[in-house]
Amino acid sequence: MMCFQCEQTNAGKGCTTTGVCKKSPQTSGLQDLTILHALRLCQLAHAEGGAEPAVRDLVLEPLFATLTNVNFDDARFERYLKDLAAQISTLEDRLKTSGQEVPVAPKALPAKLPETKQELLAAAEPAGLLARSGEVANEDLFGVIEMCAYGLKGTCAYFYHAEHLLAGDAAYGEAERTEVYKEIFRLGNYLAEVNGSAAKENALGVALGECLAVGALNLKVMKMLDSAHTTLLGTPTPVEVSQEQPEGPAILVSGHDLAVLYRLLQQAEKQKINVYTHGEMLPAHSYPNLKKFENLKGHFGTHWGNQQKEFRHFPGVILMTSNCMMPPVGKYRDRIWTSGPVGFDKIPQVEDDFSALIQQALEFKDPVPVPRSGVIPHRKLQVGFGHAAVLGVADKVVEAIQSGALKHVFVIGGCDGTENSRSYFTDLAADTPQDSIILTLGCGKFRLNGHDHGTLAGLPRLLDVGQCNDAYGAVVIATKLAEALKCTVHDLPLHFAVSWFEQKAVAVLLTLLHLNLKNIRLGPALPGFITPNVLKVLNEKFGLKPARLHEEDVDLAEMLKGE
Ligand code: FS2
Ligand code: SF4
Repeated sequence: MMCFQCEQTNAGKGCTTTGVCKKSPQTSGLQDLTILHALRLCQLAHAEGGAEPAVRDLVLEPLFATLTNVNFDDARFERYLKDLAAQISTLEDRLKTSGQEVPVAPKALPAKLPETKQELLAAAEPAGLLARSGEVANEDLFGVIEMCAYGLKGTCAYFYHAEHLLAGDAAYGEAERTEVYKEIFRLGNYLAEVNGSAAKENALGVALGECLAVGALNLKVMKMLDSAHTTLLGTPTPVEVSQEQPEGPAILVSGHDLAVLYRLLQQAEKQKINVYTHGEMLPAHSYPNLKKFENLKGHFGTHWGNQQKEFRHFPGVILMTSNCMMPPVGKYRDRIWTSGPVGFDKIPQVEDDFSALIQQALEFKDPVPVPRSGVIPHRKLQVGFGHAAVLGVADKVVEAIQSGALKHVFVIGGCDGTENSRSYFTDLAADTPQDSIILTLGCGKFRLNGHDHGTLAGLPRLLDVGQCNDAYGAVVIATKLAEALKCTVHDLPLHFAVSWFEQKAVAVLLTLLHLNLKNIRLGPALPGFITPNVLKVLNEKFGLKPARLHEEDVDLAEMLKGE
């Protein structure tokens, strides 16, 4: 196997045996083959020019499932492959019958999907990174093509969330939805064609252009997700969330899927089950239509990377709704469930009917009380400073900028991970001057939100904008502030430090580059798929730079000078 799609990839270069995430070579192979089939389906859908419902979820969910720490279940990928192959054959037949040209399939795609797992794994080899990298002219180009694929996967994950909220036409209409699917299929077609084909003239420029197209698409998708969230769940408002000792019967919900949380709260309410949030679910408490459930209690634990330490102390049942799931260990293994694209071998899957999970929560008795001090923080966390809340006090913020009380706006956030080097983001935030505010988002906020950053212009200096997809909110805040100040976003004293981990973060980074936002610090480690030559290009064009670990003071001094 070979995989370098995430930040924790082995030695910064690639996982070649078992992944650092514990993905097995078999799962990795099945994921490679799944991605190739999903791209083939995009290619055919693009050739047809439509965006029919049968194809839509068959592209979104399997691609989402191949993100880091989402699905480790081989049986699920075998099922996705069967469904994808069947739909591919339907579309190929339809194109032939209608006299349209059937596009040439990527070289690595098997003519017929093999039956057995052994044969599938053999067929997966040409779809893997090692085989495909040999087909592309050079490693710079190969890395950029992979960046485009990872960004597209991240975008599909966000779009999966938007689509599964079922928020109706008030969130976004069919025309907008179709436009997004068509662009996903177009980009998938590009990736299917470019994989294994000889490099064309200006291939690197084209690949970088398609990366920015992914960024543009992701911006659109994050806006639609934002709209779906607020249509179904109301507009987030600031609220203080407590991390208290959970009381049973209880369910802990982790991941990003607020639709799953909403449906679970409805069903668990009748049984008086207490529901707690974990990780990226923290912003749930700021949505009126989630907050109204009396059984939505506090937040438990911190970010995904601590789950193996934290979940064992939760006195109840756990539900994973998206990334990031780590292999369940020890005493919580028999009380964790997955939903949607998430999966793990022998862990039960639940979709719209949560009765079995609720039953387990009702029956669960914490057999061994565990000392809780030192493992689970007990703090008050302020959330809910989405674009509506911040822009609700825009006059105060604008006044503070005009009077010189507010001189800088930092965006520090993104993903969290397990490496100590991520303290870069904590230290950077702690060192920011008092005449600045910090917008944070994503699970990276857990590096910052345990600290008191004080207040400015009547607002906390640290404003939690929401989940990683709420990077859209940060963009809206910046755009509206620029409008109020009669300047452009590029004229604002706006500084970005992005902590990345998985492919949704790649999508968000591409969005920031698409918006031509300059001088972003990226860390803690740079992606293994960005070669020194490509970094040079991105640095020249966008000022993108690696975070200087343990020298955040040097970065901060440069940022304050607008560099
Ligand atoms: Fe965090 Fe993991 Fe949010 Fe990423 S919970 S690193 O998938 O999407 O951010
Ligand atoms: Fe390695 Fe990340 Fe790939 Fe897992 S997802 S195998 S940790 S690069």
